[in-house]
Amino acid sequence: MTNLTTWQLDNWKFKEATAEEWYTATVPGCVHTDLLDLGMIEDPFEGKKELDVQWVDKRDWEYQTTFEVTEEALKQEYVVLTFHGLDTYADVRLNGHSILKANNMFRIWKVDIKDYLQLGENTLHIYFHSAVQYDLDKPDQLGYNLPADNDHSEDGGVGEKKLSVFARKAPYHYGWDWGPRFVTAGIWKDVTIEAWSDVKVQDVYLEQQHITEEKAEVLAHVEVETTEAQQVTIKITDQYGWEHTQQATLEAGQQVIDVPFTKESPRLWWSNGLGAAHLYQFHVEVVSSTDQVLSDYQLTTGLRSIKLVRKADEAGESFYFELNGIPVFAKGANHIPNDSFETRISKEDYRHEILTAVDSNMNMLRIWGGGIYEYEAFYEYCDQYGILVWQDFMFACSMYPGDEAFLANVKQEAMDQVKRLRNYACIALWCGNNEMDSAWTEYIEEAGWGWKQRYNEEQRQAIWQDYEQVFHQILPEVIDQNDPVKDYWPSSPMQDLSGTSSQHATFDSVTRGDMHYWDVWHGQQPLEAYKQNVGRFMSEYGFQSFPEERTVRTYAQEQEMALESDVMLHHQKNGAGNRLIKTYMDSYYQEPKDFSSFLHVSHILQAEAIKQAVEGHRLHMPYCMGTLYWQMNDCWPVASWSSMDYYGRWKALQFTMKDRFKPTVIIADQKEEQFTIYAVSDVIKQQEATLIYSLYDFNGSLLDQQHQQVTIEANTSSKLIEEDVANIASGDRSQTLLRCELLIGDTVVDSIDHLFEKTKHLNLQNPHIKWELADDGFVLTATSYATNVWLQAEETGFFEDNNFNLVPGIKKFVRYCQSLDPEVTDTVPVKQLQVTSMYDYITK
Ligand code: BMA
Repeated sequence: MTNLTTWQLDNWKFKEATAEEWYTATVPGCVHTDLLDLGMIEDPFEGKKELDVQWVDKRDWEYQTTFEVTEEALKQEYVVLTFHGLDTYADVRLNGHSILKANNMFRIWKVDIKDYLQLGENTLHIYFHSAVQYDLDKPDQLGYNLPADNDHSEDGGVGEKKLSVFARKAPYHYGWDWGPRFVTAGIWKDVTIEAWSDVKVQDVYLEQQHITEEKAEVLAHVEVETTEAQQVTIKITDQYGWEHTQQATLEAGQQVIDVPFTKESPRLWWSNGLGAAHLYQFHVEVVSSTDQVLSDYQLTTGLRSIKLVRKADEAGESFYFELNGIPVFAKGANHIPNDSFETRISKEDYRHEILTAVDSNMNMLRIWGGGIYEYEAFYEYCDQYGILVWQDFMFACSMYPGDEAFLANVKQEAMDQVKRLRNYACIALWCGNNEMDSAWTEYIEEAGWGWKQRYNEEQRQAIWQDYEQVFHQILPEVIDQNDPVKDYWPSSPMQDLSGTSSQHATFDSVTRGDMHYWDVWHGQQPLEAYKQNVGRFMSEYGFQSFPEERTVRTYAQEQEMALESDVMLHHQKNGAGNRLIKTYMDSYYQEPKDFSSFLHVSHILQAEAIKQAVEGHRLHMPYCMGTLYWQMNDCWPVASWSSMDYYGRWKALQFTMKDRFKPTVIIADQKEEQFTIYAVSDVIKQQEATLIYSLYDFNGSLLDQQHQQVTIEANTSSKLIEEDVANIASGDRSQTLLRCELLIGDTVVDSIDHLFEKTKHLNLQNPHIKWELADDGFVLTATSYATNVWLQAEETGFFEDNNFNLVPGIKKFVRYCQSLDPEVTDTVPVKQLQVTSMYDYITK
């Protein structure tokens, strides 16, 4: 092996640029977290302290470290310094020499530093310009403000100036409608030095050209750099002893050697629910004529074919993902960064999120364009557990400049990121941006978010041209050249690529493309509207709730525990949010008895809302082939659309999604007096089943019961029953429920309760819920029908089910698991269980 030496730089210190004193820094990290560690700022997530730290982003900051270089390292032909991420405007000096001026958080910067190194101690110094000061004059230079509705410029003390669009930096750093404004600076990813001579494999891309169960045809692009021309063998192996070799002639310098190979009967990679997410560990070696390994490269990936199918059909045009030839109904959520300070997100946080997705029967997450291209751990877990990724480029809800330097910067960023991520099996789609096409709506004058109208004709043309340059030229070209087997979609949502009015996804045109549906929530439509507004692929829709009380108490003091307190409003970044929750709640539920109950009923309301949406989407399968709710997670403790809060705590919604995303479900739908039961199945073979539906009163008396043999079609939705409500429900509807169960063999694969009235009008009595320990879990019973039963335990663990209902006389068995990992089946013994239900929240 040639002498490759790699070392990681640590022992960093930092200071404010005009100050004298240096302090210890953590790298990767950022100024805010370093100040926090030193106690120089208070926790900005508490109360309204976000506003107290806005000075940080107006200052320049310096980071410095020293490192030793040995004689041996200096003898190497190349010594390359790599910054995997600098946030953002950074001047880098090595031993006093200027070696780099960085201006993009999302680029990977490599500098050959051999000429600047010295034996012994070397000093690396980085000067971070305040991103705010750096871009402050740019709106004036441009002559207008570009639209950036979520940029909280006023909180940052820069008035109307929307600076987020000028910096290639995570958009959410500037604030969002669920996030605070912390315009960070710092070394946000590793810094490494590699010293080497002779030959180095710089990169390997496995272009999966044709993958079937019979064989995988792969074209490996091996990027090699060498100092001398030479004959070598390129050898590719996997963990099972399979091997492929090819002779190659290397020229001096950088080159890409193509190595096509075929693998017979490969084990395919499947998404969660369809099969195992099998991964291959490939090892690529460059071997000399004397059989010496000159350089090598490790790469783990899954073999699969994935494509977005957009095909004309009777209704319009399909929009679905096909994995290994199987149309996949995408079930999942939109992901945002897990912390306002992304550098403190741990691997464990990612694991928790991805295991939450797996346990919730999801198969796709969308990495939304206002955050970051995620850390490796995110994709590694998605690969490992079979979660497909819809990957946005980092542009959202704004229009961006289009000068030459900006475009060149974006192009380089896209190349860096596509090259970094293209080997992950999970990446299903590259998408240009979030909501820009539909916000601007160039081809429909009256549609959009009112942006076009702010500009004169010339400005308007320039803005749209710049948009087209990035999203219809630069990005698709980068994909074509660097990941040609993957699909690209310019914006989410959009309908087609026609360059006419039909391109834009407006709410009344849903027969093609993907759709964001926000009439429920932002548009204040009733929850029932979800089922009436179903597109081909629902990539966003959402409903807010507060985080649970424990989480609220991390930011609010006792006296602030009220809907409209300053602090509760500060931790709600969607202006109308708190009021909307209250208004919707009033219309569906009885008034909660106190604030603590109010917080919890907000979870129930949110879960009910998104349940209706998901059911509406799934029952329209295969017309609709995907449902990704907004949003999976939070970046701080806040009222938001998330299903799990900043601390990873599951809201009721997460449990409801786990239930409603099961591979085979029954869905009851009542429109006026028309009652329908559907079975929706993602299973790729037809199933014979028994449907049992039982009518109970709230005391648990069985009023009627029917059994029916049903056939559940493969990978689609089928209607099982259509009846007048009157034929099903007799008696007082405020105290009657229909429990529908679907059995395959003896196994109940799904069980749902249908209520004929809104929860608000139910005649709920005290259910006197009792629980007792049973083998491997516990058993719950009630004396009267209990809805939205909620379990909490002191011990750390994961309830297998929560937010469920209890029918008197029917025992409910629940396990409390040690881990969300499907491989770990151990449970946690619970000593004290706290059990509440809707009755408790509304009864004084
Ligand atoms: C969508 C997202 C986000 C936003 C959310 C809630 O538009 O793309 O920009 O946070 O709605 O308003």
